[in-house]
Amino acid sequence: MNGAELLVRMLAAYDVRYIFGVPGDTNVSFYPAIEEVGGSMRHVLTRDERHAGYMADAYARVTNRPGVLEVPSGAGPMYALPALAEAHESAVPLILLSFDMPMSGEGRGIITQFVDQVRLMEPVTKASIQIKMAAKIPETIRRAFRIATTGRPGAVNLVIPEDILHEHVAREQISLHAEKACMSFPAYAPEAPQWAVLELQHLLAAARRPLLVAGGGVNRAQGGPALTKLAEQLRVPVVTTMTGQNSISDHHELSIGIVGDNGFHPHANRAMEEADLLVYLGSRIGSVVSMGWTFPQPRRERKIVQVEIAPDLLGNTSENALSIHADARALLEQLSALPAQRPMQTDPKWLATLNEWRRQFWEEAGVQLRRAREEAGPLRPQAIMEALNRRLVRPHLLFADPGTSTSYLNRFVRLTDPESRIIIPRAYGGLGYALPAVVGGWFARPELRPIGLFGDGSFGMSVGELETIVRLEIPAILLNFNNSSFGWIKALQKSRGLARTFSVDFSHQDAAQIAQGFGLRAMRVRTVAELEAAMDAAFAHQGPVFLDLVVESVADVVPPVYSWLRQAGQEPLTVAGRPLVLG
Ligand SMILES: Cc1ncc(C[n+]2csc(CCOP(=O)(O)OP(=O)(O)O)c2C)c(N)n1
Repeated sequence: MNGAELLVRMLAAYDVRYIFGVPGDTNVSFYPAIEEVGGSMRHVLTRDERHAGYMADAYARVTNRPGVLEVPSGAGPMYALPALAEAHESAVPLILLSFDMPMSGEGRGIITQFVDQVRLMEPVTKASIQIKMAAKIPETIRRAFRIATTGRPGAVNLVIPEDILHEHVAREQISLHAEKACMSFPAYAPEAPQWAVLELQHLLAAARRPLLVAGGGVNRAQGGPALTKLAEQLRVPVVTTMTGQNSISDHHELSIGIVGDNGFHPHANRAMEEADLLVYLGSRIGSVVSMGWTFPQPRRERKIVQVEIAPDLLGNTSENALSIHADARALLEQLSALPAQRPMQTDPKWLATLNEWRRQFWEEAGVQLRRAREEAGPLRPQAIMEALNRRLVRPHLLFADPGTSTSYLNRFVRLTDPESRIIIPRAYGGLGYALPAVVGGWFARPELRPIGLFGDGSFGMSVGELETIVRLEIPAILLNFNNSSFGWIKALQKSRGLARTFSVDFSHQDAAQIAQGFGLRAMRVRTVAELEAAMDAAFAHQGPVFLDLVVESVADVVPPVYSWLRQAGQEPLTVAGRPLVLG
């Protein structure tokens, strides 16, 4: 068996079904090996290594199995780096096969080996390893899957010099087994020590206004059902961060809303301010969630508990009454399994008040959304979210990029089907994720039609993958928020009081025509009437479809961003101009 076959057989042993990648000089012999010994394994040709990474990332987020991408030497890993970084910081297991020039050329000025592919990836991976002989492939693949799926999941880079693909290995020399536990994540999920579970139970029982704060770690741990069960058992309300959203159904009476800066729900943020016990689950309490660590405002009587799979994040940003090193789902299940010890001291008005605030918020949101639909003038993002909400009756995977789409999606979209998910890359918030991500999402769950939402700035960074979407006949619905600018930054410049804005405006592009050129069904939408017809057509169409939404710029209004509203002199924690007061 040669190294290429060995590699493919090992990936097949881990049930790797899709490998996203771009061909080059050094991965030539990898492709026939996929065909010869890969069984149903499929190579997905992408148009850019970064997008191969984003596709694999989206695949991993949806399936909870490591995403795999492969690139040729030199430029390949350099182009793939941003995707590895995003996955790594977002705790998504990704395995990069980075094929390199033969080792014999090392130090001789061989083309593309000027970059040390191992060192290149060290800052953005959990491990970056060169495989030095074919016989080491099986154990290194097992190591890569183990590292990627255990502890805080993350990315692994395997550098594979091309000569290794041709090296012969005797079958008796190696074992092709896979480590079953590491085929999905979290693997070997750590439980909390029993004393900590009991202590948390005690704190929850004693609190008057307890609140669970579900971060992305809950989704990563597939902890949504365990979260819902515990919340129901204790009747403790839940808020989520942007990456923790949908871990509990948007319509559940215990699901209050999204906290933080970008697209926040005022009543959810107010709940954080009023709580006397915050239990952060799988959240590193970063700058967006905490508004630069100023939110919620410190209060002497408020206790903080943090449950984290990465011990180095415990107590990093807050003084914790209790820090628990555990997988979020494991901890929730441990808590649920405890016999109830003492009656909960929760203020009977707490949940009722939060629900009343939530009701008021959505009533007011309904007014705003309808107004946006009825008003003449430029198409507003609210009208788009309203039109989307009405059509999200079947389950969908929604991928959104930074800018207009993320903030308005967070604020106004409510998912009705429990299978639906919103996925937003928040580690770096790199533009150009959503368009390739729909490809990974579709391979992960082809029965859920993917929807991508992005600005025209993002579109410019990912437009090439329209060809991939058409070639693979992916029935994605693509929504381009076209404001002819890097709108978010334009808005930021205005909010900072600059006399004029700098380097943020584009020339006007008819993106629908561009998409048509790639072979998509595409429509340009300027008014609410056009929006209705185009949305109907998009949802009815069986193939890939693109709506170029000529939208009001976020730079002309103050978008729903807590810190920006504050800066503009508005009180962010109000509904219809009324403050939210604890009853
Ligand atoms: C790769 C990358 N470069 C720069 C940024 C900084 N950035 C954040 S939002 C934004 C503007 C986004 O513009 P667009 O995609 O058109 O969406 P809009 O804000 O107009 O809705 C920029 C440049 C980024 N997030 N990612």
